[in-house]
Amino acid sequence: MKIYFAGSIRGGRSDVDIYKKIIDYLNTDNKILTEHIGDYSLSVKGQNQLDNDYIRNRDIDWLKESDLVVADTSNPSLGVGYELAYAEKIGKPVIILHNKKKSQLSAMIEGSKYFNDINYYSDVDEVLEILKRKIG
Ligand code: 6K6
Repeated sequence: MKIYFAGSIRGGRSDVDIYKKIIDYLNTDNKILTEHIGDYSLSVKGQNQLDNDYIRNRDIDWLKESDLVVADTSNPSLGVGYELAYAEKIGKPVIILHNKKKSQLSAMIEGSKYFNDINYYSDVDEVLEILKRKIG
């Protein structure tokens, strides 16, 4: 299965270690289209040599191509919010992962009936267990 993993970049990189573990886990039996989200060397200021319109169009093409979107929303990110709204608009299946200790999930996500697979976790073991149960 092709999975589009969404996680914060310019919104802040404090959860990159969790993103990396999620991506490594999912990569075992699936193809992750957005592996760079778990790249430690991709900083808030990194990859600025890529044009924003190139990044946006490439990512939306990948989102359309994916079978499933998995989004970690714990670190608020405009880009992740945009991707979730886009996924909702085109009817792409979405699994949301959210660490309640980090932030409160936006009412725009919790309040949308489309997002009916919101999973709260408190540590990395729990998030991997959730993914095992949901995806295998
Ligand atoms: C990286 C660092 C600074 O600028 C960049 C640009 N690089 C990006 N490369 C790939 N995907 C990106 C980039 N910027 C945003 N995205 C997409 O938006 C990713 O798929 C993430 O899920 C989401 C992150 O949005 P922000 O608003 O936190 O950056």
